[in-house]
Amino acid sequence: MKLYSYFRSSAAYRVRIALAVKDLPCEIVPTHLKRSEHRLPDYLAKNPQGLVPTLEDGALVLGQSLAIIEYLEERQPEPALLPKAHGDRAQVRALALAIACDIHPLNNLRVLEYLEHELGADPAAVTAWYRHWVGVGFAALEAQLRHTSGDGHHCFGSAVTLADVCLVPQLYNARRYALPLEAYPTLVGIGDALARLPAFERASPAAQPDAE
Ligand SMILES: N[C@@H](CCC(=O)N[C@@H](CS)C(=O)NCC(=O)O)C(=O)O
Repeated sequence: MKLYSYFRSSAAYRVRIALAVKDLPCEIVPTHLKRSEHRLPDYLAKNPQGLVPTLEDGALVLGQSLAIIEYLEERQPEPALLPKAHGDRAQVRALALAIACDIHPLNNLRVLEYLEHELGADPAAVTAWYRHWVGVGFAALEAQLRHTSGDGHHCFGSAVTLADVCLVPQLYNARRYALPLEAYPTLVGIGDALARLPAFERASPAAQPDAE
C-alpha cells in the first residue's frame, strides 16, 4: 500500500495511526500542502478533491480518511478500532464524526486561506475563527468524553478506537494554533495518554519522512 500524506495533515495522521495500530506496512508518499503538491494534475487524477490523504492498494485508489480506516479495519480486523456491540460502534463513530465532519473542516488549510486571501481577514481574525470553531467542538467533545471514556485514557471504554484515532491529530492541530486548552481537561488527558502509545508515536508528524 501507498499513503499520500503530509506530515502535519490531521486527516493523513488519522490513517497513519490506524496503519500503525494494525501494524500494516505502507509506503508514505510525501505530498507537500504548502507547496501545493496536492493541486498538481497527477495528484488530482488520484484524488479529485485535492485533499490528502489518498491510499493506493493495488487497483484501489481511495480518498477520505474515515473510509480508508474502515477499509483497513475490514482488510485486517484485529486489533479492532470499532467495538463489537453495534450500539458501541455507533457511539464511537459519532465521536469520530464530531471531529472529522464538524471540527476539522472549519480549520482546514483551504478554508483559512480563503478567509485570508479572498475575504481579506487579517491574521488575528483567522486565528479568532480557528479558536472559536475548534473551541465550540472541543467543549461538546469534553462533555461527551466524560461519559464515554472508561479510564480517562481512551475516548470510549478502555481500548483504542476510531474516536482516539481522530482525537490525537485534532489536539496536535489545536496546539499548533495555540488554542487554550484549560477548559478541556478530559480531552487533553485522553489525547496525551494516547499520544504516548508506541503506535501513535510512530504515526506522529515528528516521526514522518517529510517532517520539517
Ligand atoms: N474529509 C477529508 C478531509 C481531508 C483534508 O481536509 N485534508 C487536508 C489536510 S488535513 C488537505 O488536504 N487540505 C488541503 C487544502 O486545504 O488545500 C478526510 O478525512 O480525508
